[in-house]
Amino acid sequence: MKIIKLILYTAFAGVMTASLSVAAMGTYSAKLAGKEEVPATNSRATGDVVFTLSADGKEITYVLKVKGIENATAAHIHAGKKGSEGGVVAGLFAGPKKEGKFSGELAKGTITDKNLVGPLAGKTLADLIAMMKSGDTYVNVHTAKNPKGDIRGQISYKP
Ligand SMILES: [Cu+2]
Repeated sequence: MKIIKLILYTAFAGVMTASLSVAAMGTYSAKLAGKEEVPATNSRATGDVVFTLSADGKEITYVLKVKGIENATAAHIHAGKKGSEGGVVAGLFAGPKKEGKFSGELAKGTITDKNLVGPLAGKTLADLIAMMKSGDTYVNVHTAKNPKGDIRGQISYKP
């Protein structure tokens, strides 16, 4: 009986460890383009964003790179499925405005529970991760010419 209990406990601990490491692994990313906007823009800029969840699940670090963006003013994660618009849930770039044409790293940083706003205000990173995994979030880069969004990309999960 004791042996069975020990085996069960060991198996349970193994499952817990496996699920923890699964939660911490994988990357969340998006490719941004004008045609992904709703409605589409004729922007020829592109972007690339990668999110990495820390092992303890308490921080997401991100790097947002762009190519040929003009007068970028802001960038956020928004809630919304592909083809629909939604509110901001976390900020990525808050200015100052990048004057003129810019290619390179537009922003990088860290998101924690307290950075969540709008529909996720008061919630946790686990809620944001769940939305990212189910395709319910997108990254939007705003410019002087396209204040509602110049380039956009749906965030997807790659195990
Ligand atoms: Cu935005």
